[in-house]
Amino acid sequence: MVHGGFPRCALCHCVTVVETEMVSDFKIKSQNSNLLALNSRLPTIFAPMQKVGILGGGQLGRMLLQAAANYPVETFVLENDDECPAAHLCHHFSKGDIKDFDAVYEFGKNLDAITIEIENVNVEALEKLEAEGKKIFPKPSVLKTIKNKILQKQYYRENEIPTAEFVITKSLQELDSKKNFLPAVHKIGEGGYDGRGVQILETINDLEKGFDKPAVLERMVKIHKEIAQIVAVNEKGETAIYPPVEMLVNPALNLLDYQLSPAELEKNILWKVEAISLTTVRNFKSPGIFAVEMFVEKNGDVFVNETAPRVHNSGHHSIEAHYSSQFDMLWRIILGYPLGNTDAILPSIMVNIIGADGYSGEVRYEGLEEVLKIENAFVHLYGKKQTKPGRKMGHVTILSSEKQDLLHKSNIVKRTLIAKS
Ligand code: AIR
Repeated sequence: MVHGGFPRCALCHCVTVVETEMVSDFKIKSQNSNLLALNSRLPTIFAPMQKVGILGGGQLGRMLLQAAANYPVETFVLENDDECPAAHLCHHFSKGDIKDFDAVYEFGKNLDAITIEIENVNVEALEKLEAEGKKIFPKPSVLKTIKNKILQKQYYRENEIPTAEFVITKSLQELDSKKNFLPAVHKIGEGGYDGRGVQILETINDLEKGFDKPAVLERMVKIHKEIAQIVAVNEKGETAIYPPVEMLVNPALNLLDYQLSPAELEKNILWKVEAISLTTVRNFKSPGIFAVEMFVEKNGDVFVNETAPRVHNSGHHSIEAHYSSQFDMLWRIILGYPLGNTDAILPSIMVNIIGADGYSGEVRYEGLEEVLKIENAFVHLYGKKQTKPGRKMGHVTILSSEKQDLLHKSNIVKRTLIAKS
């Protein structure tokens, strides 16, 4: 594992003596217990610089770091690829495997707090770090439950949270004996994300497409709407919820196509959704940001699909469309500041820019100038060097009080801004 050099300015990436002096000055201050006591009484004036690490360096880490620039925090990123989207925005980059015990433990042992931007990390190392007094957002126990789809579904069952009926399969052979459960969705227990590790099994002819590993076989829900709600929990257990968003999925890629905020839901369904997402998250008993993905059936029944214990694609619009974004909110939680305002400034639509079919290699963006001309359209390109079909390369958020305007502009964006090679 190679540790990065001097602290860098997170905005212009310069290595400055002033920055270095500031950091060591903060170190001296935080070693002084009198000052620390004073700091805890006057947090906004004498807030000590905290060292916070992020496991994973993709687009979620990148946007989290953009928000970090507003707070007294020294940021660290652990990721295998030193050209990853977050590498150039943190103060310290460490090259290493987030799934490796030693890499995660070494990375975390000198930090104050650690968070994740992808679930597939070494939880045992986080448990050891937690036992040694490091703050982990979310708690490793929650991560353990959520990162394994089998444990996650069992958690919903145990906590009486409505979720689609399911059985567990350990191998393809076992899957073969569950023919009467079709049509169903087969989800691999560990390691899948962004549509990977999920297979729709309509008929017995599809059974061979299933996973020969421990997995969940979930009865297909007749989806009327697919929604998601971001819930923030601080260390005192206080919560704040963002309005639920409505997702439209590209069925071919099993990826989010565009997302409308707020979701159009009748009042009684909205209340049900809020109650379910709050119950889901509160029972984890962990601070952090959580995204609860749910299905709404035509008859008004609501089922939890899955929960992510981190900042999430369904909260990207909050950067421009809400007073406090999901990324801003996570820093407030980690650094112990008051929760932010989750109200929307305006309704919005978010379009994912995903790698176009048939193109793999160094990315080039077609239509960028045209999209940048659209009023109230905010472009985010993630800085990934390589594109491939289906890869999340960026997103665009559009704000407007008129739904027709949102739909119209989002279609232009989808047609115009293309990630090719
Ligand atoms: N991510 C994490 N879980 C789900 C998603 N989409 C984000 C994280 C991660 C990145 O996707 O930011 O680091 C990985 O993207 P890619 O394209 O390199 O596979």
